[in-house]
Amino acid sequence: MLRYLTGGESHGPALTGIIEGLPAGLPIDIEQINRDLALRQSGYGRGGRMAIETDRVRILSGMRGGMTLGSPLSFMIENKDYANWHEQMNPVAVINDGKRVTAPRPGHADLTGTQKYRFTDVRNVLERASARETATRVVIGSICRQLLERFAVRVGFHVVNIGGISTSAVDAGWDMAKVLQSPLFMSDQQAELKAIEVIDGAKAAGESVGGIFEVVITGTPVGLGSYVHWDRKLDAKLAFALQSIQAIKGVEFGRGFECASLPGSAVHDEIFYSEPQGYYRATNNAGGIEGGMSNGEPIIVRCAMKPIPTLTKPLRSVDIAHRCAVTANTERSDVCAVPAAAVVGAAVAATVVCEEFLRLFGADSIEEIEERWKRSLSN
Ligand code: EPS
Repeated sequence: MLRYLTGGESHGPALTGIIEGLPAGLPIDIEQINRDLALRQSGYGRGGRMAIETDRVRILSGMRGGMTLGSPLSFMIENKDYANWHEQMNPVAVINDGKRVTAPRPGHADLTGTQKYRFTDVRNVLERASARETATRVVIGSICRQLLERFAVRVGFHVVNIGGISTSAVDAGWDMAKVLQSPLFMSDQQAELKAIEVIDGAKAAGESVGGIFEVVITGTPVGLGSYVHWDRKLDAKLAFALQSIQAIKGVEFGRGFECASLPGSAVHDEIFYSEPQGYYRATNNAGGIEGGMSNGEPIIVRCAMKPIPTLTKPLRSVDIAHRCAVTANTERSDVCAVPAAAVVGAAVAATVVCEEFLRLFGADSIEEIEERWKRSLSN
């Protein structure tokens, strides 16, 4: 079973992660992980922090000479900004505890986190709640994607809406190479130009902007997930993992919420058979998952991201030290992080699919997994 844990405060010394359950003998391209980390840092609308950091992974265990050993793989990503925060964020000795943050931001973990852990400084919450944590999930997803690609499973993503501006061709073919050249990872240049205007306008107004991204996974074998166990249903596991990304407020598969307003005949994908293709569907309204299992069609999942809660024109809040009305704390932040969230979404989805792939074909070594997978193809 694949499992993982992430650690790290946004301005602490480093972000860390540990993955257990990878087979031995899997070559890992570290530069590919670093390229994925760089993608997460890019995207129009990001804030000042991204100019400070150049996220790079450092593997600490579980690999030798570029290959996995089958032992827990642990890694770290250094926070360069720690150099500016070491007096306040030193894990052992705080030399200067800085200015206490007491004005929680509406929509952030700030207030509830301080109530839950009985803190008097919101910084103790915001440091871990920060979306900086998602860098670790990109590393884990990149490793999982490298495993999946050996078995022809491909994970793509694109941004389909920013601040109400939608791309036109959601279902039509889109080219991942072109998407990666777009500063917003959008497949439609007209929408992209309008979305850039929306982001610029929001920045000038002290606002933030949300949006929607789509992840598409092709080449999945039939039967990942389960109809037998509620907690192994593939759509449920993907929804859980994607919903756990900071600021995600909704997840839908295929035609998703639209299905509720359509008759059954317009929703369900009719089944066909041909040689040598085998069973196929002419439509994919289900988004590649039926009964909690992959059906062999592309898996299509969309996530809605709310606007980031840190506003330079802050909202009303209450000071937790004096219980008086104030405006919320303003931390340096992003105006729009939907493109970054799309990179994270693809990583998180790859991790879930990899976990289920290993449940179906898993073994201690990559060679044995390949043997099992090849046998399944000849059945
Ligand atoms: C982020 C790093 C953070 C923020 C952002 C995401 O850096 P800093 O707080 O130093 O500016 O830019 O975090 C948030 C939006 C948030 O609400 O915490 C990153 O690496 O993605």
